[in-house]
Amino acid sequence: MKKYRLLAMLSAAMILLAGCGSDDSSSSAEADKPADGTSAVTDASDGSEAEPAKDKPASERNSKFVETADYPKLKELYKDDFKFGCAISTTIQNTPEYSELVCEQFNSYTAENAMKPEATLDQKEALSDPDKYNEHVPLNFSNMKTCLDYAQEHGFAVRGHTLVWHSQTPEWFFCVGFQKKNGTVDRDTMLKRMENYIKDVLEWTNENYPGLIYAWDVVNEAISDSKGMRKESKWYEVVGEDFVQKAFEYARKYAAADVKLFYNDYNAYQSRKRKDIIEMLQPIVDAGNIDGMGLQSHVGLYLNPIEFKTAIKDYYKKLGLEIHITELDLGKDKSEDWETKQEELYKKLFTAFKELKADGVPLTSVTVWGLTDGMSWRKGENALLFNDDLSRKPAFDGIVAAAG
Ligand code: 9MR
Repeated sequence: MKKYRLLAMLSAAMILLAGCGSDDSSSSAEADKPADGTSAVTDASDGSEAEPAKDKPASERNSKFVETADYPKLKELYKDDFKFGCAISTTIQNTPEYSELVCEQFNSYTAENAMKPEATLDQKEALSDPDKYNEHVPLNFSNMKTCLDYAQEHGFAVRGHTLVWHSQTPEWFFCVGFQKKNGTVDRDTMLKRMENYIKDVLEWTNENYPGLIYAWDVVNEAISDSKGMRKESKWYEVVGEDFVQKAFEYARKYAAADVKLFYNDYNAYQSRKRKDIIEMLQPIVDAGNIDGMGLQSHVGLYLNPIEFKTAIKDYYKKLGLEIHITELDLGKDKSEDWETKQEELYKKLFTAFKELKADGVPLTSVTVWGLTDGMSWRKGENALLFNDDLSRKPAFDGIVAAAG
C-alpha cells in the first residue's frame, strides 16, 4: 500500500518536472460511437481533478476516496486465464489513490489517449523544415515515455494503442507542407509517412522498453457502421482501400518478434460488421502479417452474451487469430434495477470468457476502458467497475463471482 503510494507520488513529481502533456488534450478528435447509439463523448477528462503529488499521506488529502486494499484482485483471480487490463489516463497515473487501485487490480496497461498519433506527431518540428520532413514526419516521444515509464515501474504489460486510425490523428499529418490549406499529399508520400511513423514508434519502443509492449493495435476501426470500409477517413481517402494491408505489412517489418499485431474495432461482434472484418483481414492473415483480433466491446445491457461468445469463436475459427477484449464497458439502461442487470451481464460475459478458454480459444487479454464511472468517456452511463469514491460496484462483484 505504502509502496504504491510512494511510487505514484514519485512518478507524478517526475511528470510535473518533465512538463509532459496530458492525454486529456484530445478534444479535437472524433470519438467512435458506443454500440447503443448514444452520442460519443470526445473529452477524456473525468470530472475529478488530477491532484499533483504533495508531501502528505494520501489519506489526509483525499477523504473522498475509500480504502481499496482489501478488495479481491481481478488480476489474481484471472491470472490463469488472461491478462486483465485497464485504460489508464494521466489523471489516473498522477492521483495516488487511482494509481494505487489500478496497480492493485490490473496487470495490463493501455494508454487511454497518450500513445495515439496526435500525442506523438510533432507539428512544430515538422513545420520548421517541411521539405526535409516531407516523407519522414518527426515524432516527440515524451507522452509515450510518461506512459511506458509508469507501466514499467508498476509492473504492467502494455497494449500499444494505436498506430493507424482515422481519429486522433491530426489532419496536418496528411497535408502538403503539414498545413491544411495546402490540401493532402499523394498516395506514395502518405505511404512513406505511414511506414516511417510505424517504424519509428516500433523501433523506439523496442529499443527503450524491450519486452514491455506485448501487442499493438496496428489499425483501429477501418470498417464502417453501414457496409464495407469506412469512407470518412483520411487514410482511406489519401491511400485507398489497401491502407490496412500496408499498415500491417510495415508493422510486421519493424515489430520485434515478441510484439503481437492486432486489428481493433467496435461492434465487432455484430454479424454484418464481423463478416466485413473477416473479409478484410483474410489476405493479411494469409500474408502472415497479423496475430490478433481486438473486440473493443463498448456495449450496453442489451448485449446477448451468447451472440458475443459465438462471435469470438467465429474470429478464431475463421482466421485463427488470438483474441483480446480491448475496451470493455457496459453502459446502463433506463431501468431502475440497472445495477443488478449490469452485475449479471458482467458475470455472464466473464463466465463466457472462461468457457471460451476451456474450449481452447486463445483469449489472452481483457481490458476495461477506464477505472471509475466519472472518468469514463461514456459520461452518465455508469459503465465501469468502480464508483467515483473508489467503492466497488456490483459490476465488479459480478466479475469476481464469475472467477469461481
Ligand atoms: O477514451 C478515449 C477518450 O478519452 C477520447 O476522447 C476518445 C477520442 O476519440 O477516444 C477514447 O478512446 C477510444 C479508443 O481510443 C478507441 N475506441 C473507442 C474509444 C472510446 O471512444
